[in-house]
Amino acid sequence: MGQTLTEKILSAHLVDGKMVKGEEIGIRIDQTLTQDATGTMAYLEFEAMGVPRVKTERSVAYIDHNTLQSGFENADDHRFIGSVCKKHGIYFSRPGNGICHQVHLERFGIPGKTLIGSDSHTPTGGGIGMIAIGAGGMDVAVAMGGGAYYITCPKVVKVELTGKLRPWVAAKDVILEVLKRLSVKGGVGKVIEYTGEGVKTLSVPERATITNMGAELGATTSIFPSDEITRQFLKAQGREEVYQPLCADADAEYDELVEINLSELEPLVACPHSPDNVKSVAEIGNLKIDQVCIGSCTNSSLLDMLKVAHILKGKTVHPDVSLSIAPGSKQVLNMLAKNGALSVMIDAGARILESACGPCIGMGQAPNSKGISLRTFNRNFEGRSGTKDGQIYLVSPELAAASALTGVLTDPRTLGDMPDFQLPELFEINDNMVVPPIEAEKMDTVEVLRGPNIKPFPVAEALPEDIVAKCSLKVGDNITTDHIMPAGAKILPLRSNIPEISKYCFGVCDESFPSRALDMKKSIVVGGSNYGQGSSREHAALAPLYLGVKVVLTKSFARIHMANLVNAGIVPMTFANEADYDRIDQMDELKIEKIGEQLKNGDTIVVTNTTKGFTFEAKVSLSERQKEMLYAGGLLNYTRTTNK
Ligand code: MIC
Ligand code: SF4
Repeated sequence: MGQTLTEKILSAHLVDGKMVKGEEIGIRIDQTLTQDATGTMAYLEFEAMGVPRVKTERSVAYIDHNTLQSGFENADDHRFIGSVCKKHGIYFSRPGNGICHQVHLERFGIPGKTLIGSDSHTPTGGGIGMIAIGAGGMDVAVAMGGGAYYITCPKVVKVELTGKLRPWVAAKDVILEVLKRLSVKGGVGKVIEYTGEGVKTLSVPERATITNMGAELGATTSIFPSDEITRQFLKAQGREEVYQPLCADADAEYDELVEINLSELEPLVACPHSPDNVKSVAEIGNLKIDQVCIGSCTNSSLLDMLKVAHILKGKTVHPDVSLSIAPGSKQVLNMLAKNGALSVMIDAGARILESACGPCIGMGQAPNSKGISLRTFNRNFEGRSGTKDGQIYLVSPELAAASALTGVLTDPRTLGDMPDFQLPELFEINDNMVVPPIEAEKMDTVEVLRGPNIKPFPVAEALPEDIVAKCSLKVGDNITTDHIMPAGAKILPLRSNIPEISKYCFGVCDESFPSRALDMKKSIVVGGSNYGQGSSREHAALAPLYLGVKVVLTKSFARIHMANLVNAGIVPMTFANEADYDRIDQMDELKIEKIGEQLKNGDTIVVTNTTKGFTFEAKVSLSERQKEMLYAGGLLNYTRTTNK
């Protein structure tokens, strides 16, 4: 039997376990990336491991999230990361160089290689045929130290693309269609592999839009084959030598099949507050808008920006609308400047932002109260924009630009003929904003520069014999990491200071949680299904750890967050019978006796609700390796004790 592309790359990198779906496998990691909001923690963890130089083929640290410097904190973190990079063999992409995923695709990604990144949209690299996976910072630190990265051997979903997108229908509409069909939990435990004749009609940036937002499916990653179009893209980036053709075998067997005829798609919109709440423009009807934001790692390529400039040319942004545009990288911004498209945007009244995440992570451009904002981004979770009652709609750049001119949600197909937008034969190549590391012999001369905001991270204690603790918080389904550990301009500067950032933990759900949990000293959080969806931020595990959370008990977990909990030494449990969720109230006391012994004997854990006087069963679906981590008190303790 032939292999899928996913199986080919994973098996070529297998260092632990067997390629049996559902079982844990360890893979060798060729490349890593970090960004600044998760990077400080990842590099503190890397330092704690005591490895002098990264052992990967290429590790890159990007500064793209915390670029609003309203105090010393972010600038100090940037300086810290820069100095760690210099010392330990890591390339440092300076602020201004662009969004990690966009720059990595342009300058460093290589077909057939493995990449993990401390950011959930790392699967963008799947656009050039990489297995690129989002992970917690600690996992990235271990990979930089040469350790394997562990995942559940995934099922592979075949998305068969036929036909060709009609004018003004975009790659964004393809992934919104997939989200509409599969939902935000439809991809858990799966890799989404794109195949079929339709693949040949999509450029690399379009493919990358699709793999990027595959993160919103909860998928392990998404991947496109590496073909002639990939070769041309790499050639235009001056990197043709890293190209290799890669695709699935003709007789490869997949676990699921999704068929999409590109010719039948229409412009789509993800409505508040979930990326899978997808409707067509016609279904939504008349919608007056206040704001349009174009950019983010999903839609900030040169191709996207050229389309936007074409639509804006000679027009003026509607008087009731604020339009911001953040080109994804210095390369994109510079090319727009040189070919005149930037001037077209400025002329139309666009507010040009630096090449960074910006509004996508609430770093500025929060909409007005109840403001309706169309964004080309990938997440529209409640409050993420910085305005609690902001209404965020996710759309393609074409739809965003058309609507910015009319002031209402506008189908871009009303724009008339669409020119044939082409990628350049040669991109503008200048890596002067990427600082290479110092030679190994000179590394001792580099001083790591730590600002006063960088505080030691909490490390869990070994698993106690019994856990008797109250439920400090009970939340519902689809809790995102933006609920657990909100971001935004005010809170993000505290990413390297866990005691401080913990004060905002679960702020969106219940502002009294941090002080209550601290008072309780140890506690249990109870949640619904798909708990922890969204980002890779390990702060969503480290803050609860600092606040004394020992167990998180839910109906189900999102992949990266569950791994982050284990890494932090917090026990992730699921209800054996989901109906038991309704029988627990906040402040109930739960008792788990001899938890270590129970874990050793299997996956079932007996829990007693001593407040209500009943016993129920929970599941801990973890590998032996992960259980060992819990006994030790998290990944760092485990690595120290086992030297793995
Ligand atoms: C996000 O889009 O939510 C982020 C900000 O990029 C996060 C990482 C973080 O919280 O720093 C992600 O996607 O992993
Ligand atoms: Fe940055 Fe937004 Fe992409 Fe996250 S989703 S990496 S915040 S642009």
